[in-house]
Amino acid sequence: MPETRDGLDATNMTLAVSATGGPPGTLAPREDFPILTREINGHPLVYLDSAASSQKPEAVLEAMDHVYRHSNANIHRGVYTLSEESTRAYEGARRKIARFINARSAREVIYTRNTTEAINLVARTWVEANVCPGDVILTTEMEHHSNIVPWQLAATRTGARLDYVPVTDDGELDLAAYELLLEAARPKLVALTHMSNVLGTQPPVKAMIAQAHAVGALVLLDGAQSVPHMPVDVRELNCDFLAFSGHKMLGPTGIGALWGRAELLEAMPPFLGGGEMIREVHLSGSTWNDLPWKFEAGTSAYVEAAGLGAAVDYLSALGMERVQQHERELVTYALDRLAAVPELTIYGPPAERRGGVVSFTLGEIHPHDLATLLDREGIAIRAGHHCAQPLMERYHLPATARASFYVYTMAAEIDALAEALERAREVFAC
Ligand code: 7TS
Repeated sequence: MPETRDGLDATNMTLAVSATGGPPGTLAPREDFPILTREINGHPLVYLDSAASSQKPEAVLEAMDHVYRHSNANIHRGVYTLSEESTRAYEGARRKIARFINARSAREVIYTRNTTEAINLVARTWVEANVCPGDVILTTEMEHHSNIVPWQLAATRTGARLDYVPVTDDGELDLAAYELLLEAARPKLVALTHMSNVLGTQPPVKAMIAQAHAVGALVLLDGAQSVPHMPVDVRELNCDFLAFSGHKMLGPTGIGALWGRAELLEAMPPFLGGGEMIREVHLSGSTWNDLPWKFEAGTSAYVEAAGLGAAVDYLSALGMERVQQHERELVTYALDRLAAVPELTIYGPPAERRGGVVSFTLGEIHPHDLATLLDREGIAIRAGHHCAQPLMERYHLPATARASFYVYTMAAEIDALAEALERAREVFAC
């Protein structure tokens, strides 16, 4: 039986029934996700914070458990069976990730801890080799801090200038300003979000990448919110770097990836120094390993890599187009349903240009108070600046509340959110 909220019948929901056999309104079977059976404060958990981190299916937990129980040994080092099995799991997962984003080769996929580390890798190494004083790096006002701060640090180190593409009042990138900035500043690199974690905005990145290339700039895409939620094809997009995190795409924490064009990665100096990333070490100096290991110093998160490989398998079986469609339906439903809550303000673009993220405020209630009150009913939403302070400043908002969806989200959970928000209004009106 599908999980339902008190008084809510999952069979009566307005969303399409999953063709995978999951309960109505979800794409993935909820029973695949053990945590979703939890009760919080006496209520069934309604988890609406997948943009921060997703829940994990059994298949991912089992993949990691299997490595620890059956083949655990450090990778690449041993010529014995266990080490070879661990290495196979690690490198096999890399090939799955490469296929998932349509990379030309698994050599182009560098394991990192997360999106943040992937962006820092480029901001250190590519910048070090290519950016001179007076050069311009272009990012946007819509970015997560992890696509701003590494560039601020890089600009300080190199004497480069950091420019920002402004956002419009409607929560989209100002594309006219982007064009002017490209022409006037001729940036070396554009660092751009593929989807805003606050507004859900999905900028027209393919066209923006072509425009950047036309003035000689490379483009790094922050795929933290896109790779988990829509088909992402690096060859079709024609980007130069793509950063993403495992934990937001059904995988474990501690593992993410940087994809980069092989010729760019080849030419970049290493990031961290240590074991694994070297070919030879002498007291007089060292030489570097081949791609992708040149950028993977020290013992890697090989168990987590196996988990991420299983997450990629799981998402691929669902089909990323269907994942995207499911979230589009949910967000369309949510925008409609939440608009009916009095005094509720929703930020960001219409459903056709956003992913499964809805940021809102409710009257004068502080989003933290709202999130605390909702938790009493078992509903987990995010509140705060969502690591996007410049964006919040742009809209003069100290904080917003945010609900975000994924493959296991049901429309009934959006109903539950809306009803809890209506009750919250009454509590705070007293
Ligand atoms: N970029 C975007 C667009 C993000 O949403 C996040 C994390 C990151 C980068 C950083 O990812 P990490 O895995 O390296 O931490 N976003 C959020 C969020 O919205 N709430 O918590 C983390």
